Amino acid sequence: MWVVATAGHVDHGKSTLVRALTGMEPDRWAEERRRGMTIDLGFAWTTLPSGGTVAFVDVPGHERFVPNMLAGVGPVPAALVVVGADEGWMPQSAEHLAALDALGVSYGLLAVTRADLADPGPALARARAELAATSLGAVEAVPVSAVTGAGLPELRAALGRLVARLPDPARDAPVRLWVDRSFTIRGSGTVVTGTLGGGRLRVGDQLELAATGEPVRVRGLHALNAAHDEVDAVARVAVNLRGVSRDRVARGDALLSPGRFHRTDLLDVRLAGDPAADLPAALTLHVGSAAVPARVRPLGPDTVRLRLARPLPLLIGDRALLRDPGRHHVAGGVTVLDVDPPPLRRRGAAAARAVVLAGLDGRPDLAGELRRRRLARAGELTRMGVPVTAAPVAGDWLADPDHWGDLGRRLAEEVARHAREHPLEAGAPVDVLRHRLDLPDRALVEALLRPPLRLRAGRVTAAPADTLPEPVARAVARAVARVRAEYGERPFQAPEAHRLADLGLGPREIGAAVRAGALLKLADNVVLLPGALDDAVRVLAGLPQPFTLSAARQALDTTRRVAVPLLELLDRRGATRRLPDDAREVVLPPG
Ligand SMILES: Nc1nc2c(ncn2[C@@H]2O[C@H](COP(=O)(O)OP(=O)(O)O)[C@@H](O)[C@H]2O)c(=O)[nH]1
Ligand SMILES: [Mg+2]
Repeated sequence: MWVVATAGHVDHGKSTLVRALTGMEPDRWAEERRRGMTIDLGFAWTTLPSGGTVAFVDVPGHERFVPNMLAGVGPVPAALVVVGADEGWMPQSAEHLAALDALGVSYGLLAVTRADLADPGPALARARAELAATSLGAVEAVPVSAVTGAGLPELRAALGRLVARLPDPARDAPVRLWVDRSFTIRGSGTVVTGTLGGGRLRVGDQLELAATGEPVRVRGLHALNAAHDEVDAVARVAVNLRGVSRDRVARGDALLSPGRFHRTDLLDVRLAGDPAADLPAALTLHVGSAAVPARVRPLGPDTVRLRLARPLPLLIGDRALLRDPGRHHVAGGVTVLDVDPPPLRRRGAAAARAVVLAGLDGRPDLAGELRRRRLARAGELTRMGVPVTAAPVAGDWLADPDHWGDLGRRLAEEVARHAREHPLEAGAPVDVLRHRLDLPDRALVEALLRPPLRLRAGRVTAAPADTLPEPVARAVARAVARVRAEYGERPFQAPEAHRLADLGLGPREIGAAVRAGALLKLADNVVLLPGALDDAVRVLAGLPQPFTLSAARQALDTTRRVAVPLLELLDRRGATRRLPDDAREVVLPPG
C-alpha cells in the first residue's frame, strides 16, 4: 500500500477528485457534507491500474483547518497537490505547499482540477513553477475534470508512476505511529488510526503511548477496513488497543515500539531556507500528527532551541515545521539536530552551542555524537536515532576513542596519586577513581584497567613487579597474624628486629604486608599495626599541649626507636605540628 495526502486551497476540488478516483466519500462528517467543506482528515483508497493500492489522506483546504491538514500530511511521504483551473494559485495553495516543503516532502503530483470550467494552462504553469522551487521539485502535472471525467485515466497512470518511485519503507524500523484519529467502537474499545511510515505492527504487540509512556497492547489491526494479524509499512492502519480508555489517547499522540524513542521537550533545530530575523518567541511545532506550543530561543544564524509544552518522541533528522497560529502562516521548516541538548547555564554557552550546531546537519553520526557526548549508552543513542555500529567499551557504554585514551592516562595518574596520598592503603578504591574521573559507571573504571594497573578486592593498584608467590604470601599473612596477637594490646611496641626475623618477615615480606595494608612501616625494621596512627593521635591529643618527645614517648608507653619516626610520620601527615622549640602539638584531633 502507498499513502498520498492531498494539498490545496479550499474548494479547488480535492475531495471531489478523491471521490472520483476511489468511489469513496472522504468527507466523513455529516457537517462536512452539509457544508460541502472538508473540516477534518478524510480517508479513501483505490487500486491503481498499474497494480497496488493507494490510500488518500484528504485534507481540509480552509485556512482555519491548517492544523488538521498538517496532522494528515505530517507522516505521509507523497502529496497530490490540487489547484483549481478557474481560481488558480491561492493563499492556502501557497501555505500547503510551504508546509510540504518545510516537511521535506519530495514526491508529488499536480492535478489542475475543474478543467471544464476554465483553461487549465495558466493555473498549471503557475503551480508548476511554485512547486519547482520547493522540495517537490519538477512534478508531473495533469489537468482533470471530476465532472466530465476528462484527465482521470491520465491521473491514475501518473499516480502509478509516482508510487513506483517511492522509496521502500524500513520494515525493521521501530514503530512510531502518529495518531490522527481516536474513537471507540462498541464492544472493542479504543481504536486509533494513523499512517504507518516504517516498521511492522502485529496483533498482540506491546507498544507504549508517547504522551505518558504507558504500555498498551494491540488487540486488533485493520488496514483499509479489513482485519489483519500484521501490517507492514507503509499503510493506513486502525489499531484496537487493549486497556486504554479513549480519553487517554488523542491526535498528536503516538504509538511507539517500547524503549525505542527518546521523548524530549528540549531540542535544537536548524531552520530551513532564509530564516526570518524576527522569528516570534512563541510558535507551534507541528511534527507527525502533533501540534505543540514551543518557546523559541535563537542560537545561531539558522539554529534555535525549542522548549516544548509537552515532550514528543523525536529523532535526530526529523523534519517538522513551526507555524504562527495567530498569523496563519508557516514560519518555517526545521530539521532536528539534537534531541538531548546540553543545558546552557554558563555565560557564553549559547554562543558555544551555536558553533557546535553549525557543524550538524541532522544526519545521525555516531562518531560525531560520541565526540560531543564523550560517553553514551547504546540504548540512548538508538533512541535518539543514531545507529550504533561501534563496539561498546563496557556493558552498553560507547566512548569517543580520544576521550577513552585520555581517561586511561588519567586513571593511571589517579592511582599513583592515591598511592602517594594514602601509602598505607592497598590501592585506590574503584568508586574513588570513578568519582575522580567523573564516570557514571564503575564498569567503566574496570574496563579502563591496563597493565600494570589491576583490580584486587575492589581496589586498583599498580601491581608491584615483585608480587609474592602464593605460599610466601600465606606465610606473610600468618606472620602478621602473630604480630597482631602479640602486639594488639601494646599498639606502640614495635617487634624487635630479631623477632621479625624469627617470624620470617624480611624486607620483601614487610613490603608486601605494607602494600596490603596489613602493617604500617615507620622505618626499616620498625613496624606497627595499621590502626596505630589514629590511636597515637588520640593519646597525644589528651596531653597538655604542646608536648615534648619524652612526654609523648611516656604517654604512648614506647621507646625512642618507635616514638621518633612515629611523630615524624604524624608531622608529615599533618596530624601533629613540630614547633621551633622541638615541642609538638596536635593539629587534627582524631575524628
Ligand atoms: N465543474 C467542476 N466542479 C468541480 C470539480 N471538482 C470539484 N468541483 C466542485 O467544486 C466544489 C468544491 O469541491 P471540493 O471537492 O469540496 O473541494 P475541496 O475543498 O478542495 O475538497 C464542489 O462544489 C465540487 O462539486 C470539477 O472538476 N469540475
Ligand atoms: Mg475537501
